[in-house]
Amino acid sequence: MSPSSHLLSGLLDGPGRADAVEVAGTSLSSEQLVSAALAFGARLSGPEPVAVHATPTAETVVAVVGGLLAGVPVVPVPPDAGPGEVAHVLRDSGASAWAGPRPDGLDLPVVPLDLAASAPSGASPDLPAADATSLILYTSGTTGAPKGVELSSGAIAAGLDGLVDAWQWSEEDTLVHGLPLFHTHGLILGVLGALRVGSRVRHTGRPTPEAYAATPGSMYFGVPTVWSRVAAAPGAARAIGRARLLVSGSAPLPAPVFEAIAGLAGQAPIERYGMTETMITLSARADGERRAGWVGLPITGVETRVLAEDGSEVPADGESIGRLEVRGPVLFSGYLGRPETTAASFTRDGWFVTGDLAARDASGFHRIVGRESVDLIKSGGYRIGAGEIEASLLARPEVAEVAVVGEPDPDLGQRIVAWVVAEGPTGDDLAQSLVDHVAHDLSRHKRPREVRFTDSLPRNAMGKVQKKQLAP
Ligand code: MCA
Ligand code: AMP
Repeated sequence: MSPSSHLLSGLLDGPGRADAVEVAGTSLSSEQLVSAALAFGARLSGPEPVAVHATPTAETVVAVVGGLLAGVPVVPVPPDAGPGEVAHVLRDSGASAWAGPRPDGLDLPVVPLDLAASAPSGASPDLPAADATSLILYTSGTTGAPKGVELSSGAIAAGLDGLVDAWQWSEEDTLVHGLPLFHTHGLILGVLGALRVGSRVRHTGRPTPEAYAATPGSMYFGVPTVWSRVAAAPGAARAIGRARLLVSGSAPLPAPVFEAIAGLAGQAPIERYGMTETMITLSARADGERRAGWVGLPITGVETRVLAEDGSEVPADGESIGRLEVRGPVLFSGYLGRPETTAASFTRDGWFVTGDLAARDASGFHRIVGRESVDLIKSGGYRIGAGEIEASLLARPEVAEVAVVGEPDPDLGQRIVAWVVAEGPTGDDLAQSLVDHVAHDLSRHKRPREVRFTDSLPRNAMGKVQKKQLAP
C-alpha cells in the first residue's frame, strides 16, 4: 500500500514545504515534521494508546502525527485538565505512555519529544486499517465523566474529504486558527485536515482577533465566540476579509454576528455543524449559499434525517422541528469500553442520534434549533456535561445540593451557572472557591461563571430537579 492512501497523505506525498506547520511562532517543514514524528513514534513501545499533553505547540503536532504514523491511537489531554480529569482519561483510555511535561503522580513512561530529531533509519509510516482507532477524544455526556470517542482513520479521512469538497480546500490554502488542539475542530480539522490536503497551517496560539489579523491566510476557523470578538474588532475583521473562506462551527453562530462579519469582512461566513462522534456532517459550500442561522447541506457521503416524535420524517419546510439523525462513513466506532452507551446512541436501523433538534428546508439546508437535553452545555464552543460539574461540586463539604445549567451569554453562547444549596454560611468567598475548585479539578473552561445560592432546588414529585424552572 502506498503512503498516499494514508490519512496524512498531503504531508507524506504532497508538495513538501519549508513551512508546512507553524504553531505559536515555531515553524516546521514537512520533512522535519515527518522525521520528528517518526522518531517519536519509534519510541512508543506498543500498540496501547499514547496520551498527549495537548498544549498549542509544535510538540503537540509532532506527537499526534508521530502516533498516527506509528499506528498508535492518540489521546489528546487538555493541557489545563486537573488531576481528577487526567486520572480519568488515562485510566479509561488505557494509555501506556505520555508525551509532554510529567504531571504530578503520573506513573506512565514519558516519551521524549524532539522537534529536531532525525527519523531512525528504515522507519516508515505505518498504514493502519481504515477501521483501526487513530484518535480517542474525550467528550462530555449529560451524566458521568467524559467518554472516549473512538475515531478511526477511515472516519476521519471521510469527514475531511467531505470538507475538501464542500470548501474547495486545496494545497494552495493557508489555514489560520488558534483553537485548542484536543478537539475535533482545532486538531482534526485544524491540523490533520491541512496535513491531509497538503495546505499550510498557522496556529496563532490563542484565537484572538489581533492574532488572526496579524496572520495572513486563505481560510480562518473559529468558534462563534471567536467570530463575535472579531466582529467587535472591525480592523481585524476587515484584515481577514482578504481570505477565501471564514468558517464558523462548534456552536450556533448568532445571526447578528454572521451579518456583522459579512458587512465588515465583505464576505459571509461559512457555517458548518458537527459532533465529536460524527465529524462535520453539515456545511454551507464555498460555491453555494450562506444563510444566517442555517448550517447547510450534508457533506458528501453523509445522510441525515429529521424525525418527529412518532418516528416519521418531518416535512422539509424549514419550520417543522425533529430529532436530527446521521448516517455515513464519518461516524465514530464507539464510546471506548461502553458498548451499551454506544448501542443506545444508535437507532435499530443504524442511524446515530445526535441529540440535536433541527429543521430542514426543501433545498436540503438544515437549521439547528437546540439540544434535546438541558444537561449538555455549549460554552465558548466547548461541550460540557452538567452532571460532571455537579459531581465535582458535590465533592465539596460545603455543597449539599447542586444543579448546573447553561444560560444565554452574549460572548460564550451559554455560560455555566451553578445553583447551590449550601451546608453552612454562604458568600462571595465560597462562590469563588467553588469556581476555583472546578477550574482545578476538571478544566478551566468547565468552571461555573456564576454560583447562585438557594435554599432549595425545584423538584418534581419524584424528587428530580426541574432545571427548566431555573431558567432566567
Ligand atoms: C479565569 N481563569 C481561570 C479562572 N478564572 N483559571 C483558573 N481558575 C479560575 N477560577 C483564566 C484562565 O486560566 C484563562 O487564562 C483565562 O481566565 C480565560 O479563560 P477562558 O474563560 O476559558 O477563556 P476565554 O477567553 O473565555 O475563551 C474563549 C475561547 C475558548 C478562546 C473562545 O472558549 C475556546 O478556545 N473555545 C474553543 C472550543 C473548541 O475548540 N471547541 C470545539 C469542540 P489563560 O489566559 O492563562 O488561558 S469540537 C466540536 O464542537 C465539533 C466537532 C465541531 O462542530 O467543531
Ligand atoms: P462536540 O462534541 O464538542 O463536538 O459538540 C457537538 C455539539 O455542538 C453538537 O451536538 C451541537 O449541539 C453543537 N454544534 C456544533 N456545531 C454547531 C452549529 N454550527 N450550530 C449549532 N450547534 C452546533
